[in-house]
Amino acid sequence: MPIDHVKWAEYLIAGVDERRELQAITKQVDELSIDDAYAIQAALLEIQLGRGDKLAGAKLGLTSSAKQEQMGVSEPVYGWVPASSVLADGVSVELTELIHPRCEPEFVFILGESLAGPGVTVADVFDATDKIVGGIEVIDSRYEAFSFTLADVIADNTSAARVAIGSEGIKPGEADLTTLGCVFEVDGVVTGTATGAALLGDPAACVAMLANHLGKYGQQLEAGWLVMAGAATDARPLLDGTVATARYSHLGSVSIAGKT
Ligand code: 0L1
Ligand code: MG
Repeated sequence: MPIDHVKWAEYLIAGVDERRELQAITKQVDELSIDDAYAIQAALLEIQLGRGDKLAGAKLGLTSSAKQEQMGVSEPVYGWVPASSVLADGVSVELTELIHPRCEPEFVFILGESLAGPGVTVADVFDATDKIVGGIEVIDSRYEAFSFTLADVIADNTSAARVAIGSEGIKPGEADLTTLGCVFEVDGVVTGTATGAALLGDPAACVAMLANHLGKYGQQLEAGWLVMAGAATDARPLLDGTVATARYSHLGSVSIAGKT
């Protein structure tokens, strides 16, 4: 039976609206292909844009072995960043709007020019990037216990919920992104450390991969968008009173707190 993309997008948005965990789609259908999963993700974005949201960027997830091992999924995934999900450094994240959020450090590229695949290289990413900043993403899988298959998490826009963006940053070439360090602290305890190389060898290569992925669907990364390259460490629960800080060499630090 063909997958009804709009029906499953409405199922997922109901989880967001009602802040409730959902059963994974793959537990309810015979088969969910990766193409069907991206079509559900696109339908979900259409619903959000139809409600007046704007598109602020795009994201990769599961680009580090830390994250792939944590989630039991072995391939990167791609998703969208609605403008309503973008927060400033230092904010308190309203937990009553979320289900069971987790937080993770991100390398974020701010594009000055568009990037259209296929054939996008790391050099092209550097040419198109205005700035690279640190960030913390709040992910909030709509599925029970953050448990899903690759297709499920793609349909769910890769668990995207919020992202806080740092105000410092560097121009491309000002530092080697592969050796640029990140220390992630939750409530003053270091929960993970990594360098940019943890992201498939190079965060800029992740962005190139995303541009080339979108090219297959006739889409591109737009000038002015932010692009998250993925988390270099595993994600941690964001609870009431939790303070999470990502400290980056060269990029400064970014903090968020959870509040109800
Ligand atoms: O941004 C991410 O790495 C999220 C990818 C989806 C898996 C997850 O929910 O951790
Ligand atoms: Mg992420």
